[in-house]
Amino acid sequence: MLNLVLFGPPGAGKGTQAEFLIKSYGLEHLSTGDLLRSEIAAGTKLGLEAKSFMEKGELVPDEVVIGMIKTKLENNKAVKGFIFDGFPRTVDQAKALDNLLNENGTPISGMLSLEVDKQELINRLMKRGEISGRPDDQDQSVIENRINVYNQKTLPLIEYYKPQGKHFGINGMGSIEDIAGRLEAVITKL
Ligand code: B4P
Repeated sequence: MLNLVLFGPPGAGKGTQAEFLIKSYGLEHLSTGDLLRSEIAAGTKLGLEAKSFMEKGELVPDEVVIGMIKTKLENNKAVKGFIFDGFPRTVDQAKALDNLLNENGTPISGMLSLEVDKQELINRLMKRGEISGRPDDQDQSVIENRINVYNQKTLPLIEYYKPQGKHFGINGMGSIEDIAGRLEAVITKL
């Protein structure tokens, strides 16, 4: 089983590259951002709770996202593997994910970390905000807060995966196809 963590700051290209990886490797895509936006669109209690955090560019509480991932793993037992996109985002989420995967004897194969300059991240997200209408992409201060939250709470995950030999830094600047090629070059070695 191939279990990949697609990692990087907001706007690094996680969702974009996940689309390539799904096609190439037939993996199940689990994006906590997409799952949360579906809950908001459906007007569920979970969605209402998540919305207040997402609008400010803050992380949704760990127990909420861990619960969502647990349900998805239980409902997708017969897959070739998963692409975890935007999850884990805290060390506690990473530990919870390891516990869930170890129950099935299918650990994380690698953490693919997309590296992109801050100004490029802001440009990409503002551009997407114009097209998609995503509220958290339309306000530069919210985007900057998301990047700050990433630096404080999510970046330390690199030090969680590194000692396990699972961290792979990948240049996330350039064309979408070139970056997909860099990811595939790493994945073939896993
Ligand atoms: P996400 O949905 O994960 O949003 P994101 O971090 O902005 O990344 P995304 O994957 O969407 O963007 P991408 O880099 O592909 O999270 C949204 C919010 O949900 C979070 O802020 C948080 O509140 C909450 N949340 C989600 N998961 C959580 C968790 N685990 N714990 C707690 N809270 C959680 O791409 C961005 C843009 O760049 C796209 O428009 C794309 O077209 C463009 N792009 C990509 N690659 C490019 C390239 N090479 N060149 C030019 N443009 C490119």
